[in-house]
Amino acid sequence: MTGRLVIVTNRVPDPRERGATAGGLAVALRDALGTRDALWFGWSGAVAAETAATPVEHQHGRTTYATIDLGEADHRHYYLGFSNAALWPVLHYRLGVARFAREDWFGYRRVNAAFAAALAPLLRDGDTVWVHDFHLFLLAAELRALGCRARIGFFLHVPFPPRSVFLGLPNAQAILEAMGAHDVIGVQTADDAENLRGALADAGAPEAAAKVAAFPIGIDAAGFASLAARRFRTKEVAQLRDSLAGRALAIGIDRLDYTKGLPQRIAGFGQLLRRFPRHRAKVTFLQVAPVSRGAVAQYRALRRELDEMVGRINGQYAEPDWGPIRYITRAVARPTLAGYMRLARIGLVTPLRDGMNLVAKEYVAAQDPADPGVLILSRFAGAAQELDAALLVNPLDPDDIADAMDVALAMPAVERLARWRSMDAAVRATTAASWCEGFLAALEAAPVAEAGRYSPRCRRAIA
Ligand code: GDG
Repeated sequence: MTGRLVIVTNRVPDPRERGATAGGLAVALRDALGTRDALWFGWSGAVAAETAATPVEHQHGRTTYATIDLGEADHRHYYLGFSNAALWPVLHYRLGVARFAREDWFGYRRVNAAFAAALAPLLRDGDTVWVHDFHLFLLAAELRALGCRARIGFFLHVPFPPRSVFLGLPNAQAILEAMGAHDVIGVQTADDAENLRGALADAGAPEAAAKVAAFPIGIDAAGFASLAARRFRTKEVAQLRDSLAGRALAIGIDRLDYTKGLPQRIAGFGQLLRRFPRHRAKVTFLQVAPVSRGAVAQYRALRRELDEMVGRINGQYAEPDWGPIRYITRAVARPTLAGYMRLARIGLVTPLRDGMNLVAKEYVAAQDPADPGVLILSRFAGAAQELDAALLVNPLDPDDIADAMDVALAMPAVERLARWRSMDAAVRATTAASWCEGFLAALEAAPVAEAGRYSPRCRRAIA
């Protein structure tokens, strides 16, 4: 690539804030940015009276960060509304949780257009644009409408559901038509690719369907492994280990989100204690679930539900010297989490649906090769395609989770090692860097846009 890499995401992380940033996308891109000249454009995270027309820029290493504030109404309709209350649940197969309002769609349109208008003047000849995730489905079509000729790639971090589910989204047709403005459309798994191709073909956009391919995302496995090994020897991890008093640790780490299967997981742990009394006072479950999107009603309701479930199970099974569940709703620093993961005999990763799930890969990378723990993984996480040596469970079924925990707690060292070796090889085979390079190579190889090629259908989509 000769020109710059231009990354566009809804939210641009502040490069000066290290440590406790939660969120898979930010983590993967930071690992993947490497040493090329880059521009990273998106929302600053601040809400102002009006959406800013001109970005604020600052330089950090070889990356220029250009951000705009969102206006209050745009934040409400584009971000809280269409992105988080409509698209997020629909893409995770949860039509029943979705809330639709036409003002939200208008806000979504407005912000995608505002992003394009603020970004277009910053683009230079030879730049390659890489747009990320469901907040920005319309951005490329808007950029094309402004005359942008750059190669534009799109990557969807979350799942893409079967088209019959996606068509439950008002304005699904417009979104699918606008997808044709990209040169490459990346998704996490072969299933997502098949679903998206089907939806695009059905929407009368077969040329867009031909641009869809799966690029499973990875982590910096070697880096995370050495971080975990180093942090394992620190005071924080020693404190956690001492507090366990020889009991096994099961760990869960997720943004507090209704797609992550937290109530079912906690119920699963409750079933373990109920059905297998031999594990009582022998295992402690630590769930780290930093609050995210706390302004969205469904997220507040989930938090209340979890508070109550944890209280009930702890009340029922606690002993004076043992509490079954430790539950933290604050973010914990990433290096500390790496050390905790290495200490845990069980990694519980049971989302109801997940594009990939980086925690599953981090848990594997963090293990001690001489004494690895057991990963219990949802069949419905993209990561299950690669990590099939995990104990795969139906995340909707608490008893299945309990059975897997029982198996994990009794698993002989040779079996733990054999399963872990196979998973570790998979985690090291696809890294954040190789994912990034693979996507960009495909984008580079895509045919260059011809004049007017994108116009008719995309214009209609955003008209
Ligand atoms: C989206 C897709 C896809 C979590 N709690 C803390 C913390 N984390 C870190 C984890 C991990 C990241 O956040 C979460 O990544 P996931 O992949 O599990 O999930 P999403 O945030 O939903 O990410 C997902 C991903 O994008 C990438 O494409 O895999 O399917 O939904 O790195 O370790 N980090 C810190 N403190 C916490 O408390 N520091």
